[in-house]
Amino acid sequence: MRAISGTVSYWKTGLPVSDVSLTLSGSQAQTSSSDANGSYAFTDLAEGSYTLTPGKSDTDLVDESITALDCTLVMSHSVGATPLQGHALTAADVDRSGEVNALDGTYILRKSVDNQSLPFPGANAIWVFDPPEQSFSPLVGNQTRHFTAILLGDPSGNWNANTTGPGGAPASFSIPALTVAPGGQVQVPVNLSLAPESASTSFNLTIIYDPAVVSVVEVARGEEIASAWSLEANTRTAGEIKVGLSGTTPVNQDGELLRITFQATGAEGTQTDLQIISGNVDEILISQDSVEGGRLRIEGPPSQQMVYLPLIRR
Ligand SMILES: [Ca+2]
Ligand SMILES: [Ca+2]
Repeated sequence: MRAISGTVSYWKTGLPVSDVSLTLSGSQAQTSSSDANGSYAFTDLAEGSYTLTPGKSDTDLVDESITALDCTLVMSHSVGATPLQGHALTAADVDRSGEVNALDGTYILRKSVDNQSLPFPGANAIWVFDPPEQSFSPLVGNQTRHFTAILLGDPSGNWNANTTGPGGAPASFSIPALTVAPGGQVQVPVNLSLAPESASTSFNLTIIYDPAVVSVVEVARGEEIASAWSLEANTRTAGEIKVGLSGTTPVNQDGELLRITFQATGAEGTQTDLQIISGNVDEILISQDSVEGGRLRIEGPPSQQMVYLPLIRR
């Protein structure tokens, strides 16, 4: 009787990782996958030598896991402020270059707003495993082998963790109600108000608007509190702005976090809500109780036509 069984669990939390493919090669080729408990088993194996290799290429549950906070952790490591170790370090080297540096952080921040697809450039894998394989030469009796799964881009380790339940984020956000002339542009602040004595190093926000009324010209950092931070914005989908903000120096005061420039495209009298529909602060989800949406109304005289003068070189 020869058999191999074990479990696959997540590095930080110990949570079971399902749908991991386990490929057995050698004297007999077989494949299996881990179940909802992270368990797998091969039974009634023929005499001989084997190698068992785990793999996982789906992107289930990764969207809430690879965030601006992970970027901050990578950046803090790369400047020597807070070194990462062990599996966190493995998760941080998203392009598997053998070195954790600012490029890994840039890829993570892009992924956090869907400006980067998986696998990360150069990685050839979405998930990696410790150990990467197990050998049995020869296979004797019933063997138990466990694997640790690591999602590249998640050095915080919050994959599938329910610690990010709604309502906990120590911050609130507000957007004012403003008007803009037909055809004109307007800068709209997204204001941050932190809970007392809290400090934050990352934000992800998704803001929606009516694309029949306005379009987005630019998404910029607030000058006061976020000027030294990294910003990544995804405005490709009309009606939706996804923003990731990451900084190695924490924000610990209230102020303007973002400044979004909108162009009025709708007719006079039309208006749109500007609504923060989801987001997180350091991977703690923002509750709808802590966001105050804004509004843009198109009214007033049309803004003056821009006059373009020829550029005269001297
Ligand atoms: Ca790297
Ligand atoms: Ca994470």
